[in-house]
Amino acid sequence: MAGIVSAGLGLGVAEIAAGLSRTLRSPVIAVGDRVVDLVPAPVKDVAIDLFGTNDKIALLVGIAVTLTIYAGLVGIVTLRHRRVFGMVGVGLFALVGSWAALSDRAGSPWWSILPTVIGAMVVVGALAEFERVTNLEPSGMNHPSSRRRFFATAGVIAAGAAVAGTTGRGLDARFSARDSREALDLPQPTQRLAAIPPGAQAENAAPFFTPNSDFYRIDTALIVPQVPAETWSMKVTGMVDRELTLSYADLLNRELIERDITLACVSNTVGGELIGTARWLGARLDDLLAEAGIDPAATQVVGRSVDGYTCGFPVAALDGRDALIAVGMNGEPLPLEHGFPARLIVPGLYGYVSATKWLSEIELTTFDAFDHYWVPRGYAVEAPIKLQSRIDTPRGLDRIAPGPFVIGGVAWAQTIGIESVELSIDEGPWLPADLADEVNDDTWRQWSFPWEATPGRHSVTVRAKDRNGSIQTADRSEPLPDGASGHHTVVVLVDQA
Ligand SMILES: Nc1nc2c(c(=O)[nH]1)N[C@H]1C(S)=C(S)[C@@H](COP(=O)(O)O)O[C@H]1N2
Ligand SMILES: [Mo]
Repeated sequence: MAGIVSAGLGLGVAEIAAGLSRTLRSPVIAVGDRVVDLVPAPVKDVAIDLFGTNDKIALLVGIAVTLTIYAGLVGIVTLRHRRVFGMVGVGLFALVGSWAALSDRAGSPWWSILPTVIGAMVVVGALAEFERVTNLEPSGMNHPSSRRRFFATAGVIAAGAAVAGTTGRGLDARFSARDSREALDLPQPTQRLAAIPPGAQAENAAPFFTPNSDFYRIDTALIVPQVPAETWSMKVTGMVDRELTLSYADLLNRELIERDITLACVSNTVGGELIGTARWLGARLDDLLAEAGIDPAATQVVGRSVDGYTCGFPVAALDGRDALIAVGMNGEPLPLEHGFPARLIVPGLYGYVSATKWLSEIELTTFDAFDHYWVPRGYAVEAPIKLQSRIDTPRGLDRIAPGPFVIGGVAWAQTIGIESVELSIDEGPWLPADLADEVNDDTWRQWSFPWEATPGRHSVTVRAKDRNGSIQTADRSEPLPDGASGHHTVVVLVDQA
């Protein structure tokens, strides 16, 4: 208990220290970020599979459990054994925290170790206090008044930890970008895009537009980067004729267009939910880069985030497709967790190579000169989104009544377009599904299939064909290294009549 409440006070005070400056972060977050950067990609995919987009919460809970056990042990060795062992334990914690703070992705000054160091000093002090109050009697903790003092001290320290932690969080709230986002008037597009045709929504398929609140979130940021629009700026650098710097106002003053684009994550498993469609508002990336003047020798467009994350995709991908520096999503300024104030969206490329959130820089370079974030972690350098399809209704192992039933879902082949979707019931012949109206090549195409459900257990499998004549492969592959493939199958249980 002594170890745990002492650690709590140390972390609470570290939280206050972290709240003093935008640059400083709590040791827990610093260490968590290192874990995110260092876990092998297959482990990350398993975590996403297990916890979905709650993977970050799972990691923080894991860190909290580890810290609690560690702090408990430090307390035990300090009070029961030798004080110096406890000090070594706290010192080790301080070293790990300092290393984590200094090796931040986005780079960090030497003084970013301060929250950890101050926190560790507080832990040492708190443990010393426990030692003092329990040794006032020669018989130590065997004496009832020692025990009373021990629990009183624990109570005071625990209360202090709670106050310090809350104060620290409160201080940190000053750096939130929420007010900046809420004060913004939604930028108007130069030309408003018409509403999608009602026929684009198939029965029993996911909503054509994924509401922002349901839009999957995948990133390496344990805490959402807080970037007020007023202080944001981005640069275009590297192999360009002239480097550019844009403020948020500069960006809004450009021609803003609306585009419907389906974004997908490379970690999406067959049938998975890490895909969504939004109406994005933004400035054309190709226009901006043309103004900067791309060196013909440049092969890679790197998007850099304020948090140090990087995406990278071929210059050749800017083939006229509607790549955007996006500021709006489904009629709102970008939500904070989706990259406020500005991000990249490139149709047809998985998010990890293209969709830099909290954008701070676009660098023109070569693939030889630079590996983007996921490349050293085993993911493919280039990653066009694979032709895929998904059954939305029924869900796996749903029980349904016999009789007419509409199977519904989505298929996607961004930048190419879906030619047809076919279903196979109980591994029978491929039968054509009804395609919903197409919105554009860059969004998913919805489909439905009227089915006469007969009692018993049935399997339903879907596959799509794209406009280039490719047929979605049945070969299963894992998300690593360049996206999952294979057919989505669900088993449905049809009741007796
Ligand atoms: N700064 C930053 N941008 C990022 C990432 C990240 O980790 N950090 N992840 C990328 C990945 S892997 C995907 S799939 C998309 C997801 O965008 P969303 O969270 O808005 O759906 O963002 C991309 N942009
Ligand atoms: Mo992703």
